[in-house]
Amino acid sequence: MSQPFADPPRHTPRCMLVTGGAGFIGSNFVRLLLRERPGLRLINYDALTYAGNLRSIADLDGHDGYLFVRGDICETERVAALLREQRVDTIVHFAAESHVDRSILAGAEFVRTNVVGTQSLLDAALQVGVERFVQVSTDEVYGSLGPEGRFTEETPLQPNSPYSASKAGADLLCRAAFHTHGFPVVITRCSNNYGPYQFPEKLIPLMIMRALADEALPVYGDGMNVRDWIHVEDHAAAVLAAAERGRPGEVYNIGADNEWPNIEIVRLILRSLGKPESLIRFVKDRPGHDRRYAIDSAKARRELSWAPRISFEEGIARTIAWYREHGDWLSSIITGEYREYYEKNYAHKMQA
Ligand code: NAD
Ligand code: TDX
Repeated sequence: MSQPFADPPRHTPRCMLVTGGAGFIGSNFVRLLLRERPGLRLINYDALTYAGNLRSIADLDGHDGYLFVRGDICETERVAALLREQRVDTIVHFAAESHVDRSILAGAEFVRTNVVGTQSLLDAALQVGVERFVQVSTDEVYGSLGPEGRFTEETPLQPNSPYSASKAGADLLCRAAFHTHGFPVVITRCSNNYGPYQFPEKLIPLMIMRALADEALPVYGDGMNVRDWIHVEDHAAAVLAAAERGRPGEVYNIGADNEWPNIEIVRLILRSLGKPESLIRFVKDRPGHDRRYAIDSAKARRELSWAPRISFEEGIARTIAWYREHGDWLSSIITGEYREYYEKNYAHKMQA
């Protein structure tokens, strides 16, 4: 995927630290960089929590200029030493606790990783000095929409879940680092991602995995909550554009104008797999469930010369095929921890 930008980049990374590069979006981003930016040195820094999977990045081992380091973003001194030793000039920060339902079950880890972790990373970067820091954030910080309108960069922050509140906290700490220290941070806020290597706790891989096994598909509430879907490779390209072309202190919304009610996504998956709709179970709603997200990404398209390229039709067909062909990857994830989480989140919802 080459990048036909109209204007030259403002910043050319030479050595980049990517946090959370063993997770879903981070691993797709690292893969994009190794393909599109030969010559860039890349350090993938990841704690390998339940969501980080070495199998998602096994193909990257041994690639020229690529180094994986297992570590926690909360370890400020260790990160500072790594930044210094490797002469890192750019940080792209994906590492986070990312699942809303888990944040409802237990919020403290979200504050530790997303809020404290982001400040620790900023502290390390401030000590050493870097030229760019991209904070990868989410449209969920804006809260929930009614039937009309879209989130712009000026929409007030009104996060509704412990997850989105912790991401909003991190965004505000990044904003403060820019305002106080002139630290060159760029914030991106993207809509819901789908694609390969997504942990099967999120809607699309969960439904594909369960439908393949002829298991019940738990749809929250009336199934009419709306999400705005973007392929992970389009998001990854936008984050790269933000690192190279974003203006420090600015926020860029990222999205692909692709709104779907959840139930329609579930029906589409069932149709594609040739499975019956009788697998659908409407279950108790997620507490505080945001009704609708929709993102206005005009600023990113204009200022970053970026646009999504993968149509939903093509992207979802490729994604379903990928999960079908990667049963080994999926089964590596179905551990005791996964089963325990599934039981905790869904058992009481099923008794609706
Ligand atoms: P993910 O849960 O798949 O991956 C998170 C990664 O971070 C994992 O590899 C995990 O091991 C690592 N990590 C967690 N805590 C860490 C710590 N303390 N130190 C170092 N590494 C740690 O998440 P994702 O879906 O790939 O999301 C990546 C980022 O993008 C997150 O910041 C998320 O808020 C944001 N985002 C996600 C979406 C989406 O639809 N998934 C949309 C918009 C923004
Ligand atoms: O079993 C389910 N049944 C169901 O109906 C699950 C897991 C989800 N849902 C619904 C809830 C949401 O309306 O599907 C929709 C999507 O749910 P998730 O995949 O959990 O995503 P969401 O809560 O929208 O948050 C995601 O998008 C923004 C990511 O997890 C975040 O990391 C990102 O910031």
